[in-house]
Amino acid sequence: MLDGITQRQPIPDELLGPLAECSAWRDDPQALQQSFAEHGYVLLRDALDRNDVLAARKEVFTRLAEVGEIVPPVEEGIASGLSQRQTLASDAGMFWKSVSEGPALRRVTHGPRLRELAGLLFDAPARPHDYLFLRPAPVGNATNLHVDFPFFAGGAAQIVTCWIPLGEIPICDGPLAIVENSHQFEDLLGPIRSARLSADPRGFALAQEAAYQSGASDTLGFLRSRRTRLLSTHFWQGDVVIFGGFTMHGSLDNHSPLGRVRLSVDVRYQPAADRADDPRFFGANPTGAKGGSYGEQKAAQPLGTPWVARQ
Ligand SMILES: O=C(O)CCC(=O)C(=O)O
Repeated sequence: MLDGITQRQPIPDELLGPLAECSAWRDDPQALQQSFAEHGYVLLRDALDRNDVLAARKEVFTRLAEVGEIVPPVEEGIASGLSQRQTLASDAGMFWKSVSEGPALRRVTHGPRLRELAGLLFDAPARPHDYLFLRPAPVGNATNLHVDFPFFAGGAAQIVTCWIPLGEIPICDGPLAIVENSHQFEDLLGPIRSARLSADPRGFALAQEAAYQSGASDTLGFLRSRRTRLLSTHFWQGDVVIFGGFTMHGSLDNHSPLGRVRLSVDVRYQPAADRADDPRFFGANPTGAKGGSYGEQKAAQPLGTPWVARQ
């Protein structure tokens, strides 16, 4: 059902599948928790206010249009292939922070709806990181497979990542992809469970290695060796995927024939009772995983920058 899919290399049909939809959650929080435990994620259709999501899309693409990267009408998200970001916004990190803190975007990522959904999964009140990843992914972009826990857990015992498509994202535009049953790969998860991202670069390298495993460099080999599949779907505004800190994920390649930029945002939630004092993720000026704040994100670089340089 998913034709012509690539993640740097073509993924054969037998290694692809659809993400499971969790439909019963509205009336039955237990069904939500059971689906999360079974799959390592939940895909909730039409869970967020569509108008809010589209307002966030417009807000972000308007900022990118102001630096010449998106052509009007901005809602379409078509890349110009050009950029004046470096001349018009000389501090890349400050520019990206201001886009990432836009009020319409934050209404979606930090609004009551998402907090409620994360809380249902924890079965306890939830709170979001202040730091988030806004991802305008141009044609050619893909995110390597990895798990989030070592990077983002900080002082929390548990985290979930909420991945939100900001607008429609067909398969050819390179949406989120999840490795089926990866939250049950106990032999791989053992070392990852104890790896936390420390401030020193060696610690970062070790946590990164632990988190990515071989899946980062060889998706096909990894899927085959684990006898598993890569799951994705056509996303719509209003959808959200919430996955656990030990669920392996990345994205498909964006090869939009329209030159459309895939726009999504991902934000981590944790139980509100857990420690929330890690300066990398909390506060008015979170420092980010490597200390570079919003400037260290791939998206802080101009949209036209070739993918390899945007790692
Ligand atoms: O959207 C993507 O390309 C990857 C998302 C991701 O890595 C995350 O949500 O943690």
